[in-house]
Amino acid sequence: MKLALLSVILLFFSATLVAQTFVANYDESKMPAYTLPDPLVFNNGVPVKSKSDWKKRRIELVNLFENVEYGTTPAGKVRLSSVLLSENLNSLDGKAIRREVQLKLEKDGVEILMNVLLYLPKSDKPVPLFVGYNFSGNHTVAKDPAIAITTSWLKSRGTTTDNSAPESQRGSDAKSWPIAEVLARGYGVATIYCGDADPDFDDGFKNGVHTLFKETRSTSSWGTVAGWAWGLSRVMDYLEKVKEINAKQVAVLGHSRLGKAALWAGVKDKRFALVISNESGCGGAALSKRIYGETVGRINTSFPHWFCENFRKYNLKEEDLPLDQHELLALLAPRPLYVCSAEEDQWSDPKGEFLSCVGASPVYQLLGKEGFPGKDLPDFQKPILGTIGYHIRQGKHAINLYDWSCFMDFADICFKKN
Ligand code: GTR
Repeated sequence: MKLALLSVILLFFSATLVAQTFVANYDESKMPAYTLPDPLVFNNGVPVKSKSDWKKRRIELVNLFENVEYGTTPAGKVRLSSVLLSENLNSLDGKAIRREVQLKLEKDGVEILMNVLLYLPKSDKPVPLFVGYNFSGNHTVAKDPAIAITTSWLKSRGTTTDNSAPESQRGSDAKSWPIAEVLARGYGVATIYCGDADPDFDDGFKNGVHTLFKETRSTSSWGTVAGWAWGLSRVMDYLEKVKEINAKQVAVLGHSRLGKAALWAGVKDKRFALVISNESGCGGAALSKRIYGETVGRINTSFPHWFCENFRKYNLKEEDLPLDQHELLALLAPRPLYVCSAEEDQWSDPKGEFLSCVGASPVYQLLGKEGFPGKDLPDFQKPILGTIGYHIRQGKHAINLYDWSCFMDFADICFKKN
């Protein structure tokens, strides 16, 4: 008991220290020397030599990530039903079907509603599809007045003060979702507001998908990133039943914090055939032990709800982490993975994201795949394409048409389109 109290006090002080003194390091020469854990060595030091060894090692590593970083997702099932909110069979100048569907997730009298916005190109066969969360509501993704304005909690950014979504936001994030261009290449798009699954604030897990499970929380209970990831799997449960979609060719993607969620969703759910991380940074694709840009202490202080409590033990102590993010990427093997960085987004540590791909590659190779053919950080706008793909582009922290065009080029190869 005394020990528990002491550790709470220590965690509090380390968080305060991080908050007060944090200055991001952007100087490679000031990084500590670090050794990355080898994904191909069991916790007891025995090397992983075969595909069947990897099966066991994978379980060990997933457990480690659950205990140390993202938290454990409860195993129980929920009841899933859906209601059609609106449909336009001639959307985007008659070229597409637009549909918005409300999913209801129910368990023991608790229910969570998630609105899925679907755009599908007209096609005589089931289409491959990109699915991912948006930051501020489905209505921000496109101007279409028929898209429902989210009623979920939304961070107020000047236009309102009561955490509601204003009509003026309609289409405000359309640049991140170049739907017409994606559909023109034969892909569908499904998007959901992340706040439907779990509102992005520290509320002690009293709302969102966590409330579906009556669990006593522990230091390894799931955080918001894991909640978002689990929500993506429930959306996948639904997508599998949509006849216009090829459920074997669903790519899960996400930008930034939602890229962290996409990666963890891909690890937990092998139905996602391709996983795309756009500038996911710390707690996503970037290596933690480099201590470059955002750090473990900083992220746990700014966003105490994203990860499990155990992750806070590594505030200012990245060297003690028994894992690093290259092992997270390795857990996606042998499925294709695409990681992107942006030059001006040093907070996400582009080089740390690149090196994570390098570090994940041996696992892909053990499983008979090419892995990641990159050795040095490539030039801007020069994607590296292996089973793991990577690009760094000029510009800011964002997801834009260039990024999407690379995702589609990569997906064309993975799904053997054209
Ligand atoms: C930042 C956070 C990053 C990243 C980003 C985002 O404030 O430090 O880890 O997730 O937010 O989601 O845009």
